[in-house]
Amino acid sequence: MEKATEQKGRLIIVSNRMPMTVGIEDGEMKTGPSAGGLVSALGAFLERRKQQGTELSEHKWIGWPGNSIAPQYHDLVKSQLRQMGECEPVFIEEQLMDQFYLGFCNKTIWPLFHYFPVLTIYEEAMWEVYEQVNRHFCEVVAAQVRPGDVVWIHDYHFMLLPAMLRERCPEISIGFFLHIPFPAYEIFRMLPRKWASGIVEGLLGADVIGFHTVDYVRHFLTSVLRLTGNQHQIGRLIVQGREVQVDAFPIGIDFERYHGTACLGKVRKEADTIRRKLVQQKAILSVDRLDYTKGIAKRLRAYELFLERHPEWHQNVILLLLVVPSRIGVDKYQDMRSEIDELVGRINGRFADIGWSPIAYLYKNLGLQALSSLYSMADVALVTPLRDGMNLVAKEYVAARTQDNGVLILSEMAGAARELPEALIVNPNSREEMADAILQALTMPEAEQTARIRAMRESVKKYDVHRWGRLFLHAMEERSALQQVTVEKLLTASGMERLVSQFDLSKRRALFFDYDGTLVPLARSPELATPGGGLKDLLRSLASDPRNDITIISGRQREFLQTHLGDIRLSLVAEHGAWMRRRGGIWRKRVFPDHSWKTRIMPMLEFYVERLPGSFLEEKECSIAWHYRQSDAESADFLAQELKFELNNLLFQTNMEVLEGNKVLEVRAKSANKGSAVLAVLDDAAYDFILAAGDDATDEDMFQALPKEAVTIRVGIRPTSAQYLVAGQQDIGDFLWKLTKLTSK
Ligand code: GDG
Repeated sequence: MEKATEQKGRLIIVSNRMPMTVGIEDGEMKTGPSAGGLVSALGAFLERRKQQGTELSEHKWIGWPGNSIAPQYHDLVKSQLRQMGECEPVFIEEQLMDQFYLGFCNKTIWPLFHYFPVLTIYEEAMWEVYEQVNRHFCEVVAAQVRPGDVVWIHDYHFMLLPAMLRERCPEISIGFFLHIPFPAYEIFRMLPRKWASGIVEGLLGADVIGFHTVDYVRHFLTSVLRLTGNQHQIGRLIVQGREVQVDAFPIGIDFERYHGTACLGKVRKEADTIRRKLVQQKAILSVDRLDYTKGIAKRLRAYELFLERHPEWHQNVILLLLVVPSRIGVDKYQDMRSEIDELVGRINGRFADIGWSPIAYLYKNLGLQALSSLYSMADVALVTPLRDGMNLVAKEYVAARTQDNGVLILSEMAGAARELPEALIVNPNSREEMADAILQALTMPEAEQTARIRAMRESVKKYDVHRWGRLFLHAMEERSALQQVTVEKLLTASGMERLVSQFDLSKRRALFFDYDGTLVPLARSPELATPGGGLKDLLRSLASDPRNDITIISGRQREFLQTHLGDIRLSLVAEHGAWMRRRGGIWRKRVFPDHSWKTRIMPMLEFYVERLPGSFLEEKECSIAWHYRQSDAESADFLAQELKFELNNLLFQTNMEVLEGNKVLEVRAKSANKGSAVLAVLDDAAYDFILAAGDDATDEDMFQALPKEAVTIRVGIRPTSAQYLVAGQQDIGDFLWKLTKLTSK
């Protein structure tokens, strides 16, 4: 990582391709355009930010230059790109790049994530190259970033990079956005476990992980749960002490660019010229990169069915089929081209007449103005991918409809369908549905077209690419502010020494320790988590100092605490405060809730035990806990949400409440909380040192109830009202050991 300077933080974009292609001709660097949805969307967003000079307006774009550059030209290209501004090339030898891009990226991830498992190839060597190229990018990015920079990684080529970069530069803010779908777990799990876990863990290195739709978010979170056991809370996951946000950020387009271009006199003229050539024919437009996910062949077959069924439309309709060359090196793409060529030939051969062909086929890349002329003259856009992360063509068509007419036929398998319900939504696997939609589009009354197009245009205009980028970066800012709070709360070695000396100087100490997860590690089942001899010796030694009043404050039942800790000179609080046994005293009940609730609730809880194998109930005097740590993670998560909802409804406006612990739901009396229990202990004496440590939500009651000067420590890094955070249970062990040494001095 570069040294800190006075400079402002920059936005570092990492994508497979730089925004332009670079090559060497006659010993000189030449640049050209770089195609694709990602570059055009992101380019517009960065350009606007730069003009506005907002926070992070300075950026750097790191990517492959689009060609293999001979090593003797590396310095030349680097220095010229740096002079031009914002790009840092990642040089990769041609063969390796081919193995990476045409290999794992486009023969494994691309087909599988688009639900084409039969086309997916699983080869260990390709995975290794994927790892190798991610690592190579990591080196280049790590060498470029400066403190304060924000790194935003794009797309499926770099799903391992966030974690690799996190390891190299732990304090940097990292975002990741996936431009393609994230598939359902049943599809994702087809990847060998090592790769699937590698991808999930790789992505979790980011602070914010963005997808186009909530479906993809859900799929990803399920995969995280199934592969790592990590359960999210409203899209937030705790990963090695960091809070990671997983959310939907549907990408938009640069509305002004597409709308403005369509309004240009030159573009209108070109559109008129095409229209005149077509005479009375209605034009249906189809625009895609050549890709099997785009469903071009099925679309053609649906058009063929339409022509078959509606001879009245012969001579009166034309399909403008624009196919943009793509991934030339992958065999499947060659086959697809042949298939499309054949289909076009067959349909034209079958239905054409002198002076009319049903399909005009263009296999090339058009300039923006030529494309805009097509968008603005076409009566119908036929966008029917079999799977598409978002699909920008649909949005561009809407933006270019300057005359308030036109019909969009859109596949329900495109992310865009979630945002454009006014389109004619079709299933791309159904020739019938598509053929019917074509007829409906061609005969749609003008007023209906206007109503639909206007509604869609408002949405495309409002949720444009600038809003998308802003929202994503805003989420990253929020994460990093939160991260800052966490970092500030982390109990450092010197902080711990300070607390130890504060303890040493004090005369009367109240020490509160939660039990599970704080004094002992969490175990698979509660009866396995018994205190070891080492812990008991520590507690005994601490308790032997008359200045120390120790209270173990737990959700456990009193019998357990009595059996395992009853022989030490300390106070015990059971069932989150419902029972208390003062040092040397007897157990006393602190709350006397009406127990009739148990009979009401028990059948419901038992029903959930029946439904979830591995789950069980723990009945305590003042509460009942439903444990599900040993159950299948996903089913447990689902049923826990359902049960929580039902219980909350049932207990609304009663004196009972539902507590969500670590893989446990517990119903208890509201008054039986750890907060009121610690206050009862504090009444006993005037303490000049108060310490409380705990690891879960029930301990927050105690942190909040204690006076401000108390030292409160939460075990496990997450948002807390405690003053300090420590990473794990072992830290509490170390701390106790330090205190014990003082006691025995
Ligand atoms: C990926 C995801 C997601 C096409 N032909 C020409 C041309 N294009 C432009 C379009 C559009 C872009 O290419 C294609 O974007 P899509 O979104 O339709 O599809 P992918 O390239 O597969 O993009 C996709 C996207 O990333 C963004 O996140 O929506 O789901 O697969 O902008 O206009 N542009 C020009 N001439 C052409 O002939 N100038």
